[in-house]
Amino acid sequence: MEIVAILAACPEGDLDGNCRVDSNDVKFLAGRWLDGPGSPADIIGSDGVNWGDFTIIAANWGAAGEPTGLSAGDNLAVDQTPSP
Ligand SMILES: [Ca+2]
Repeated sequence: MEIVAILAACPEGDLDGNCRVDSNDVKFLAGRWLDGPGSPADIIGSDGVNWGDFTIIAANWGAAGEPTGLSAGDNLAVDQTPSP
């Protein structure tokens, strides 16, 4: 039996793993604000959680990808709404 790994196509800035960049990701980042390098909210720079990481969320606000860890009841629609 061959097992094929499928990579998630989630946008950068998705911190909570739902493949959308939204207010939940801001809450996630805020809860880890000023954490050191290696924090799950340290998106860029490996320099701790700071404004640089927030700018990634802001730049990708509203972006959505296609999660791979699907389960019954998940919404499979991909948001095509352009970011403001
Ligand atoms: Ca998210």
